[in-house]
Amino acid sequence: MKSFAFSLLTLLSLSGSAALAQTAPVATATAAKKGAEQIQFKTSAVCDMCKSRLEKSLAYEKGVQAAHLDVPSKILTVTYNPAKTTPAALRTAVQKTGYDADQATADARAYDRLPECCKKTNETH
Ligand SMILES: [Cu+2]
Repeated sequence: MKSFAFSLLTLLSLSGSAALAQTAPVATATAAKKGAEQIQFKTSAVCDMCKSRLEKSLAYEKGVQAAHLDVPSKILTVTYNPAKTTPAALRTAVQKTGYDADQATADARAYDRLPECCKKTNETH
């Protein structure tokens, strides 16, 4: 009985290390997070729709690990891998979504596609 328990344990630890091997790319991504950098942009976002639009758009951007917009302050915080993207590329991504990023003004065509309530002329709501 003892040896059965032992072989079961061996089997478990074997499958455990197999699962570990499969998650290796995830582990690498976690390691990359250590070298992650953060940048903040003052945007022209006005509401929660802007928030989800910007966060989603940035999340699809290469090298971006996290994006968070604080609606009241309009500050977008982006966590990114500096080996994969640059602050300039991230700023462009914000502009292409239709929003200002610091001094850089929104891409006109993207801005035109925003719903009325999300245009700059609206106060934060
Ligand atoms: Cu909006």
